[in-house]
Amino acid sequence: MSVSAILLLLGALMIASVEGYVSYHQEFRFPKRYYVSMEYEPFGLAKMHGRCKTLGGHLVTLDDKDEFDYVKFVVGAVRGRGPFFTGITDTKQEGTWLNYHDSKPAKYLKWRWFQPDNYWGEDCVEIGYYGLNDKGCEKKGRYICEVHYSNVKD
Ligand SMILES: [Ca+2]
Ligand SMILES: [Ca+2]
Repeated sequence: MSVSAILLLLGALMIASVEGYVSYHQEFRFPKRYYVSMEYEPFGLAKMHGRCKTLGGHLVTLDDKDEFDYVKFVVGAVRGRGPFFTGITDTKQEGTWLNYHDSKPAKYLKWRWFQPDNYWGEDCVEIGYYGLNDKGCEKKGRYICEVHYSNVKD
């Protein structure tokens, strides 16, 4: 087993301490926890973000390839439940991808094949095992919040 595989296993430590979520963290790499919602609803961006705020964070954003890979790993770990909504959106201007919580440009985008296609006006972004896809914000789904370690409440 490679060192990175062992690190991934350590990162898979799951804490079901917040009702309705499973959480993952690997704090020696990222000073954050990632909370995956188990409820499957047509939430919309504002409601998902509001819920992440309640946890002390925001809808997940992707700072770099490292974070993208880790969140993708989380998607694989919560097998069969994803893909999951992120906090990346082009609601303000079509094709300009911003982080919803601070309106800054999304830092890292790795789309899956043939995406984004803005099919019927898709303005939210979900992350799945094969990368990112633009998806209608009004669609049913689950979402991932990221919470800085200093704000973790459990
Ligand atoms: Ca769009
Ligand atoms: Ca799409």
